[in-house]
Order: sequence, then C-alpha cells, then structure tokens
Amino acid sequence: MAFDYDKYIRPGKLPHIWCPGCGHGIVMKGLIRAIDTCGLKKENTAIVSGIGCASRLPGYMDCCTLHTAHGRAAAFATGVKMAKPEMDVILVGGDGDGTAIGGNHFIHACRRNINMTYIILNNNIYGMTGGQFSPCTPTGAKASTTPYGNPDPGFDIAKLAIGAGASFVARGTAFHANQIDKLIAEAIQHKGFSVVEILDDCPTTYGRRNKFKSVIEMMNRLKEIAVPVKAAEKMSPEQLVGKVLTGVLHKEEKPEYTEEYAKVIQRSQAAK
Ligand SMILES: Cc1ncc(C[n+]2csc(CCOP(=O)(O)OP(=O)(O)O)c2C)c(N)n1
Ligand code: SF4
Repeated sequence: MAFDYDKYIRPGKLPHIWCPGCGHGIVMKGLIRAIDTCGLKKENTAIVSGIGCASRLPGYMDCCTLHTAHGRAAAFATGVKMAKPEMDVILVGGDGDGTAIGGNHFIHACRRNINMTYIILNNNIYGMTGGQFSPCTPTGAKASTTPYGNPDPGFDIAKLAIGAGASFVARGTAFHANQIDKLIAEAIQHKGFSVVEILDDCPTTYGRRNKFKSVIEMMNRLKEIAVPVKAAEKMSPEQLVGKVLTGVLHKEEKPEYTEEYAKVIQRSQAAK
C-alpha cells in the first residue's frame, strides 16, 4: 500500500509555495517517513524553523510547529527542549538560514549536544530572496550578488558540525530520496545533537544562473558527486576530487545537555 503522507500534513495548508523542481518537497516527504518510522507522536513533536523557502516546511506539517526569525531556529528549539525535554524536537532550515545569519547559533547548538535533530536543506543559495550567495555557494558559481563568480570558498556543513561538537552527522541528497528517511530516522534515534545535511536544488535562483538546462540536470549532478562513505574508503584522493561523502559521517556517545542541566539544578537545590 502507498505510504499515507496526508496524515502528517496540516489540513488546508496546501498548495505549498515551492517552485516546480525544488528539492525541498522531497526532503519533507523523507522527514514524514522518518517521523512515522520512529513512531513520534504529533502532539509531542516540535518542528522549528527560521526563515526561507526551506523554513516554510514546518508550516505544512501537522505537528507542534514554530516558524521563527531568520537564523534563529536553534535558539528557539533550544528553548523548547530546555522547557520540555520530553518533546522530540526537529529543526529545519536552509543553508543560508543555518550557516550565515544563524551560523553562531548553529555552532553552539552543536557544542551543547542537546538531544535534537537539525535538518539543513543545502541548495547552495538564498532561494527565497532571489539568489544571493550563501556560505555554501561553490567557489566560482554565479549568484545575484556574485554575477562574475563567487570568490569565497564554501563551508563543508558536515565538517563544521563535527568540529563544533555535534554527536551525529550525516549527509544525503534529494536525488537519493529513499535514503533521506533512513538518515533522518537514525538521527532522531541518536541521543544528542544530530545534523543531517541534505544537498538539494534550487532551479529557480541557482540552476538558471549557473546554466543548468533542467531540473533533471541538477538532480544528475547530485547523483554524480555523491559517494557513500563505505565506497569512499576504497577510492584514492584523486578519485574523490569533486565528490561529496554521503551516509552517516560521524557518530559518538557524549553527555546530553538537558540531562546534564537537570543535574546542575539538583546540585543547586541540594546546596540550599
Ligand atoms: C534578519 C533578516 N535578514 C534577512 C532576511 C531576508 N531573508 C529571508 S529568507 C532569506 C534567505 C533564505 O535562504 P536559505 O536559508 O538558504 O533558504 P532557501 O530560501 O534557499 O530555502 C533571507 C536572506 C530576513 N527575513 N530577516
Ligand atoms: S526559489 Fe528555489 S528554494 Fe525557493 S521554492 Fe523556488 S526552487 Fe525552491
């Protein structure tokens, strides 16, 4: 039987705002399947976002949702989880939202290791506002603010998350749609701060400027650059040039912040 996505969609909120060919809907479907796999209860699941096309995602979901300020998903989600540690908290947002204006919040959320899952939809651009370059726009790529090619090197979100202390980091792509739910489900089940970067596409503001002739061409690029971590172990550095590793990139057990914080409260009460 076909999977019933409708039971997780908020009645009356469709049609969505996303352009034809945008990868964000593929990620939303993956998230829905992951929530279903993990058996999360809608009334106990908070989905928190900042601002942007990617950040519109929670509005369509029939869960407890918060659409907040640009780059501030991690701050609001931290507040939710600290007030209600029993809730399952999922953050969603774009590469611009999470690593530019929200970069500071992102690294400190990684450092604290609060038990939450952050899904970053990395389409290499600020889609919603017309295609300004983001910290994830590849060097040389064209954006509305870099019409002659972007001189900046791009962030590797996964490496940034690992370096900042996230205890679970994974990467997938919108092309590999049937792996997205598995990566997100493993992230949700991990106890600690989990980051899942999904490489997707913005045909409207990135594809056109960068001479992709079609959405299919953009999807094929994701297919070509992705190398599963296991396969990469057998490849030489030369073979890996221009490739991006996918799958679970990092997993470790570390003290979880809300539990550590509860101990601080106990110690403070015992000292009175
Ligand atoms: C403080 C503030 N600065 C700038 C904006 C304008 N703004 C809205 S969405 C956005 C970019 C979002 O890009 P991204 O997070 O990559 O998501 P996408 O739209 O590509 O999915 C910007 C700059 C804003 N809403 N608030
Ligand atoms: S502008 Fe880009 S990111 Fe936004 S909905 Fe359209 S294709 Fe998606």
